[in-house]
Amino acid sequence: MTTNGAGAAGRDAEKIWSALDGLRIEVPSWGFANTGTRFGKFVQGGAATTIEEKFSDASQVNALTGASPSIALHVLWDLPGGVKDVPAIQALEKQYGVRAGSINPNLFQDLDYKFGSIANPSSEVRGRALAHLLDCVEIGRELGSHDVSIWIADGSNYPGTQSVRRRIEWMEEVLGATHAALGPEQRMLVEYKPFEPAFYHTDIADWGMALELARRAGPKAKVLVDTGHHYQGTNIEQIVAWLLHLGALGGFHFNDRKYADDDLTLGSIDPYQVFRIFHEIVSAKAEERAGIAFMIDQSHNLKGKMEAMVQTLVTAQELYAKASLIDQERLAELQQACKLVEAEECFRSAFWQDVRPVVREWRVARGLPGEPLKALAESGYVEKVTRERASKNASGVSSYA
Ligand code: PSV
Ligand code: MN
Repeated sequence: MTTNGAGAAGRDAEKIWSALDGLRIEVPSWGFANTGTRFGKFVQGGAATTIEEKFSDASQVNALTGASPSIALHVLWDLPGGVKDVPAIQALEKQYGVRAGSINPNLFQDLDYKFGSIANPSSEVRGRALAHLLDCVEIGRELGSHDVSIWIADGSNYPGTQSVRRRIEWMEEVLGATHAALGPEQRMLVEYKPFEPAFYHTDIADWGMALELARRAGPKAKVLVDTGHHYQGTNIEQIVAWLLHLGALGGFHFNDRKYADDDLTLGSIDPYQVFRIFHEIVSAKAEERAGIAFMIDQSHNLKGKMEAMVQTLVTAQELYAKASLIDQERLAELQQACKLVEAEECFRSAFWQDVRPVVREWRVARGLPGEPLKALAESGYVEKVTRERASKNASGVSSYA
């Protein structure tokens, strides 16, 4: 099947090619580094321990998939010197042909944040958190990076120990001040998560809280949906539909989950859910879709990091391709007429279609390997970096676990 093929097959191929040409997904720098659970850390010899190694890995993933030209940076881990490290990052951007993507503040690691960061009862600690956020805004501005992605680990473990109301006000103050510092091209994305590390109340626990905080901060603040940050059974695509409707969807952190924030590879548990989310995106108006930042937020403890990242991007491309095949006009007519079975079949048949041959053709036409995972294995990249990095990695476990 080629894009010039006749009939329905040719039209499908065209839809897929154009969807894939437009799909870009950012990879997280921390996804290439060693992490673990709080029970055990199975260090991988080939994991990246320096920012240069992370850029090298990201560039390899992009070369294999053609879909990930930028890397999300975590400020304390990747720019420990803050804004002073910007020239080093710019040099790596040039060297590896990968752009610095979203800037991720670290408001959970410092011992001062034991009782919170931007919602800490201490104005001094909140001031420190704000200073860090402002550094992140400056780093983003200097790097020409679009988004500062804010995930707040704040919360409490026991009822009655904190004032939820006061903490809302404190967050509003800090997020408002951060918004005020954003440059004209910058945005701030507010992420939510129901629990962990806090186990009684989390200060930004769901999309409603994130949306309201973003709205109060200002027009450049949007909501970030991390697919792993929902309770069992939450209808994530409905949240996505609402955020699109409100012009408030800033972006995604993709991963999959079975129980909680499991960091599993996208679509490994529920590919149909990813398809349903992508349907909301492809059926949105062009202007609603324009600003959505697609990112991965996964940190693999058991799978090879490079393999997992490539697998994730390939899965995203295939599921996005499937969603692009839904006959939107026909679906709208069937929905309007309440033809339930026909509408469902129109929707589902795109999911069941095997898009892999067309996706493969698209890859080859774009000068990419037809089978990225196989190409990764054949390239010997993982073995090569494992040899080079092994000695350094013996104790190189990131503090993020
Ligand atoms: C922790 O849950 C987390 O995975 C959040 O999703 C953030 O986006 C990420 O860490 C980076 O700070
Ligand atoms: Mn996330």
